[in-house]
Amino acid sequence: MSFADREQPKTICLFDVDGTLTPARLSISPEMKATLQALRKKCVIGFVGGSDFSKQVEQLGSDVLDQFDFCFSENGLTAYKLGQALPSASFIGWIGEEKYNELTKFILRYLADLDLPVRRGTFIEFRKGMVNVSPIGRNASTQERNDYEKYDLEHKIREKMVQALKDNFPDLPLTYSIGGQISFDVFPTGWDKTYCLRHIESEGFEQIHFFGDKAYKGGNDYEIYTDERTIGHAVKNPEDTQAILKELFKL
Ligand code: M1P
Repeated sequence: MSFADREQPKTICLFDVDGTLTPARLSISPEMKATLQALRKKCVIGFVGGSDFSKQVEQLGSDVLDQFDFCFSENGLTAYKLGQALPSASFIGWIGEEKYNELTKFILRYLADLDLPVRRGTFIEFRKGMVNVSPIGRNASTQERNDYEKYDLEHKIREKMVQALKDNFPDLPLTYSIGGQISFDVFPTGWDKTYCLRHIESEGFEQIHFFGDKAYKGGNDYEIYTDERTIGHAVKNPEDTQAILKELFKL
Protein backbone atom coordinates (compact mmCIF):
# COMPACT_ATOMS: atom_id res chain seq x y z
CA MET A 1 0.00 0.00 0.00
CA SER A 2 1.32 3.47 -0.83
CA PHE A 3 0.85 6.61 1.21
CA ALA A 4 -0.49 8.69 -1.67
CA ASP A 5 -2.94 10.49 0.60
CA ARG A 6 -0.02 12.36 2.26
CA GLU A 7 1.31 15.70 1.04
CA GLN A 8 4.83 14.19 1.15
CA PRO A 9 4.29 10.45 0.62
CA LYS A 10 8.03 9.75 0.26
CA THR A 11 8.86 11.25 3.65
CA ILE A 12 8.65 9.39 6.95
CA CYS A 13 9.17 10.69 10.48
CA LEU A 14 10.27 8.08 13.02
CA PHE A 15 10.19 8.88 16.73
CA ASP A 16 11.80 7.41 19.78
CA VAL A 17 9.19 7.12 22.58
CA ASP A 18 10.59 7.90 26.08
CA GLY A 19 11.81 11.48 26.32
CA THR A 20 10.88 12.21 22.69
CA LEU A 21 7.11 11.61 22.35
CA THR A 22 6.40 11.22 26.08
CA PRO A 23 8.13 12.06 29.35
CA ALA A 24 10.10 8.97 30.52
CA ARG A 25 7.69 6.06 31.16
CA LEU A 26 4.68 8.43 31.20
CA SER A 27 1.80 8.96 28.76
CA ILE A 28 1.66 11.01 25.61
CA SER A 29 0.08 14.46 26.04
CA PRO A 30 -3.06 15.51 24.10
CA GLU A 31 -0.96 18.29 22.49
CA MET A 32 1.60 15.80 21.17
CA LYS A 33 -1.19 13.55 19.87
CA ALA A 34 -2.72 16.49 17.99
CA THR A 35 0.68 17.49 16.54
CA LEU A 36 1.25 13.93 15.29
CA GLN A 37 -2.15 13.75 13.67
CA ALA A 38 -1.48 17.05 11.88
CA LEU A 39 1.92 15.69 10.81
CA ARG A 40 0.31 12.51 9.51
CA LYS A 41 -1.51 14.56 6.88
CA LYS A 42 1.87 15.78 5.63
CA CYS A 43 3.93 12.56 5.73
CA VAL A 44 4.16 8.98 7.01
CA ILE A 45 4.78 8.57 10.77
CA GLY A 46 6.09 5.82 13.00
CA PHE A 47 7.67 5.22 16.38
CA VAL A 48 10.58 3.02 17.36
CA GLY A 49 11.14 2.19 21.02
CA GLY A 50 13.12 -0.28 23.07
CA SER A 51 10.17 -1.36 25.21
CA ASP A 52 7.71 -4.07 24.30
CA PHE A 53 4.42 -3.33 22.59
CA SER A 54 2.26 -3.55 25.71
CA LYS A 55 4.31 -0.81 27.42
CA GLN A 56 4.06 1.40 24.37
CA VAL A 57 0.29 0.92 24.37
CA GLU A 58 0.26 2.14 28.00
CA GLN A 59 2.23 5.23 27.01
CA LEU A 60 0.86 6.05 23.56
CA GLY A 61 -2.72 4.82 23.97
CA SER A 62 -4.76 1.71 23.18
CA ASP A 63 -5.42 3.07 19.66
CA VAL A 64 -1.69 3.21 18.85
CA LEU A 65 -2.01 0.96 15.80
CA ASP A 66 -4.49 3.45 14.30
CA GLN A 67 -2.47 6.53 15.25
CA PHE A 68 0.82 5.55 13.59
CA ASP A 69 1.58 4.10 10.14
CA PHE A 70 4.50 2.09 11.51
CA CYS A 71 4.83 0.81 15.08
CA PHE A 72 8.22 -0.63 16.00
CA SER A 73 8.52 -2.23 19.44
CA GLU A 74 11.78 -3.63 20.78
CA ASN A 75 13.65 -1.66 18.11
CA GLY A 76 11.52 -3.20 15.36
CA LEU A 77 11.68 -6.88 16.27
CA THR A 78 7.94 -6.56 16.66
CA ALA A 79 6.60 -4.41 13.85
CA TYR A 80 3.30 -3.25 12.41
CA LYS A 81 2.49 -1.45 9.20
CA LEU A 82 -0.97 0.12 9.08
CA GLY A 83 -2.07 -2.17 11.91
CA GLN A 84 -0.82 -5.37 10.26
CA ALA A 85 1.99 -7.40 11.86
CA LEU A 86 5.28 -7.68 9.92
CA PRO A 87 7.75 -10.62 10.27
CA SER A 88 9.54 -10.72 13.63
CA ALA A 89 12.73 -12.17 15.22
CA SER A 90 13.70 -13.16 18.77
CA PHE A 91 16.71 -12.86 21.08
CA ILE A 92 16.34 -16.39 22.48
CA GLY A 93 16.19 -17.84 18.97
CA TRP A 94 19.43 -16.00 18.22
CA ILE A 95 21.41 -16.80 21.41
CA GLY A 96 20.07 -20.30 22.27
CA GLU A 97 19.07 -21.61 25.73
CA GLU A 98 22.55 -22.74 26.79
CA LYS A 99 24.33 -19.41 26.31
CA TYR A 100 21.31 -17.54 27.66
CA ASN A 101 21.51 -19.58 30.85
CA GLU A 102 25.19 -18.77 31.27
CA LEU A 103 24.50 -15.09 30.79
CA THR A 104 21.59 -14.88 33.24
CA LYS A 105 23.48 -16.89 35.88
CA PHE A 106 26.31 -14.37 35.68
CA ILE A 107 23.91 -11.40 35.84
CA LEU A 108 22.01 -12.75 38.85
CA ARG A 109 25.23 -13.49 40.75
CA TYR A 110 26.63 -10.06 39.95
CA LEU A 111 23.43 -8.32 41.08
CA ALA A 112 23.31 -10.31 44.30
CA ASP A 113 26.78 -9.08 45.23
CA LEU A 114 26.04 -5.39 44.66
CA ASP A 115 25.64 -3.07 47.63
CA LEU A 116 22.59 -0.93 46.89
CA PRO A 117 20.48 1.26 49.19
CA VAL A 118 17.18 0.14 47.62
CA ARG A 119 16.07 -3.01 45.78
CA ARG A 120 12.67 -3.73 44.31
CA GLY A 121 11.56 -6.51 41.98
CA THR A 122 12.11 -7.69 38.38
CA PHE A 123 15.86 -7.46 37.93
CA ILE A 124 15.93 -9.18 34.57
CA GLU A 125 13.12 -8.61 32.11
CA PHE A 126 13.13 -11.16 29.33
CA ARG A 127 11.92 -9.51 26.17
CA LYS A 128 11.48 -10.79 22.69
CA GLY A 129 14.49 -9.03 21.25
CA MET A 130 16.69 -8.39 24.27
CA VAL A 131 17.07 -8.71 28.00
CA ASN A 132 16.69 -5.62 30.15
CA VAL A 133 18.75 -5.65 33.35
CA SER A 134 17.92 -3.38 36.27
CA PRO A 135 20.01 -3.38 39.49
CA ILE A 136 17.19 -1.73 41.50
CA GLY A 137 14.47 -3.72 39.70
CA ARG A 138 11.82 -2.61 37.23
CA ASN A 139 9.12 -2.43 39.94
CA ALA A 140 10.68 0.76 41.34
CA SER A 141 8.31 3.74 41.72
CA THR A 142 8.90 7.03 39.89
CA GLN A 143 10.57 8.53 42.99
CA GLU A 144 12.72 5.43 43.45
CA ARG A 145 13.71 5.62 39.78
CA ASN A 146 14.78 9.23 40.09
CA ASP A 147 16.79 8.47 43.24
CA TYR A 148 18.41 5.43 41.65
CA GLU A 149 19.39 7.40 38.54
CA LYS A 150 21.33 9.87 40.70
CA TYR A 151 22.91 7.05 42.72
CA ASP A 152 23.92 5.24 39.55
CA LEU A 153 25.47 8.35 38.07
CA GLU A 154 27.57 8.79 41.19
CA HIS A 155 28.56 5.14 41.69
CA LYS A 156 28.60 4.04 38.02
CA ILE A 157 26.77 0.82 38.88
CA ARG A 158 25.48 0.15 35.37
CA GLU A 159 28.69 1.26 33.64
CA LYS A 160 30.78 -1.14 35.77
CA MET A 161 28.32 -3.99 35.30
CA VAL A 162 28.38 -3.57 31.53
CA GLN A 163 32.18 -3.68 31.59
CA ALA A 164 32.06 -6.88 33.67
CA LEU A 165 29.71 -8.48 31.15
CA LYS A 166 31.96 -7.47 28.25
CA ASP A 167 34.98 -8.91 30.06
CA ASN A 168 33.23 -12.19 30.88
CA PHE A 169 31.52 -12.77 27.53
CA PRO A 170 34.06 -11.46 25.00
CA ASP A 171 32.95 -13.89 22.28
CA LEU A 172 29.24 -13.04 22.35
CA PRO A 173 28.48 -10.30 19.80
CA LEU A 174 26.25 -8.39 22.22
CA THR A 175 25.60 -4.68 22.55
CA TYR A 176 24.90 -3.13 25.97
CA SER A 177 22.91 0.09 25.98
CA ILE A 178 22.25 2.34 28.98
CA GLY A 179 19.24 4.13 27.52
CA GLY A 180 16.96 4.84 30.46
CA GLN A 181 17.04 5.67 34.16
CA ILE A 182 17.36 2.38 36.00
CA SER A 183 18.42 -0.35 33.58
CA PHE A 184 20.41 -1.33 30.52
CA ASP A 185 19.47 -3.33 27.45
CA VAL A 186 21.41 -6.33 26.14
CA PHE A 187 20.85 -7.37 22.54
CA PRO A 188 22.68 -8.81 19.51
CA THR A 189 24.98 -6.26 17.89
CA GLY A 190 23.07 -4.55 15.09
CA TRP A 191 19.70 -5.05 16.77
CA ASP A 192 19.62 -1.42 17.87
CA LYS A 193 17.05 1.02 16.52
CA THR A 194 18.52 0.74 13.01
CA TYR A 195 16.92 -2.74 12.95
CA CYS A 196 13.55 -1.15 12.17
CA LEU A 197 14.89 0.41 8.95
CA ARG A 198 14.82 -2.99 7.25
CA HIS A 199 11.02 -2.94 7.50
CA ILE A 200 10.78 0.27 5.50
CA GLU A 201 13.59 -0.37 3.00
CA SER A 202 11.22 -1.48 0.24
CA GLU A 203 8.91 1.53 0.73
CA GLY A 204 11.22 3.81 -1.24
CA PHE A 205 11.21 6.71 1.21
CA GLU A 206 13.39 9.59 0.02
CA GLN A 207 13.63 11.20 3.45
CA ILE A 208 13.68 9.32 6.75
CA HIS A 209 13.64 11.76 9.65
CA PHE A 210 14.49 10.36 13.07
CA PHE A 211 13.84 12.18 16.36
CA GLY A 212 15.42 11.03 19.61
CA ASP A 213 16.55 12.41 22.95
CA LYS A 214 19.43 9.98 23.47
CA ALA A 215 21.31 10.74 20.28
CA TYR A 216 24.69 11.10 22.01
CA LYS A 217 27.34 8.34 21.77
CA GLY A 218 26.32 5.51 24.11
CA GLY A 219 22.66 6.57 24.06
CA ASN A 220 20.15 4.17 22.54
CA ASP A 221 19.24 6.57 19.72
CA TYR A 222 22.83 7.09 18.62
CA GLU A 223 23.04 4.42 15.90
CA ILE A 224 19.86 5.36 14.07
CA TYR A 225 20.49 9.09 14.62
CA THR A 226 23.90 8.82 12.93
CA ASP A 227 22.87 6.23 10.30
CA GLU A 228 23.45 7.52 6.78
CA ARG A 229 19.91 6.53 5.77
CA THR A 230 18.32 8.93 8.26
CA ILE A 231 18.16 12.67 8.88
CA GLY A 232 18.72 12.82 12.62
CA HIS A 233 17.15 15.31 15.01
CA ALA A 234 18.40 15.36 18.60
CA VAL A 235 15.63 16.61 20.89
CA LYS A 236 15.70 17.71 24.53
CA ASN A 237 12.18 16.59 25.47
CA PRO A 238 8.66 16.12 23.96
CA GLU A 239 8.06 19.90 23.84
CA ASP A 240 11.25 20.29 21.81
CA THR A 241 10.08 17.53 19.43
CA GLN A 242 6.84 19.44 18.85
CA ALA A 243 8.66 22.73 18.27
CA ILE A 244 10.99 21.14 15.67
CA LEU A 245 8.07 19.45 13.88
CA LYS A 246 6.09 22.69 13.73
CA GLU A 247 9.09 24.48 12.23
CA LEU A 248 10.07 21.71 9.76
CA PHE A 249 6.60 20.85 8.49
CA LYS A 250 4.88 24.22 8.98
CA LEU A 251 2.20 22.65 11.19
O1 M1P B 1 13.53 3.83 26.04
C1 M1P B 1 14.61 3.94 26.91
C2 M1P B 1 14.65 2.81 27.90
O2 M1P B 1 13.49 2.90 28.73
C3 M1P B 1 13.46 2.00 29.77
O3 M1P B 1 14.60 2.22 30.60
P1 M1P B 1 14.52 2.51 32.20
O4 M1P B 1 13.46 1.66 32.75
O5 M1P B 1 15.91 2.19 32.66
O6 M1P B 1 14.22 3.99 32.35
C4 M1P B 1 13.54 0.57 29.28
O7 M1P B 1 12.34 0.22 28.66
C5 M1P B 1 14.71 0.39 28.34
O8 M1P B 1 14.65 -0.88 27.74
C6 M1P B 1 14.70 1.43 27.26
O9 M1P B 1 15.86 1.31 26.48
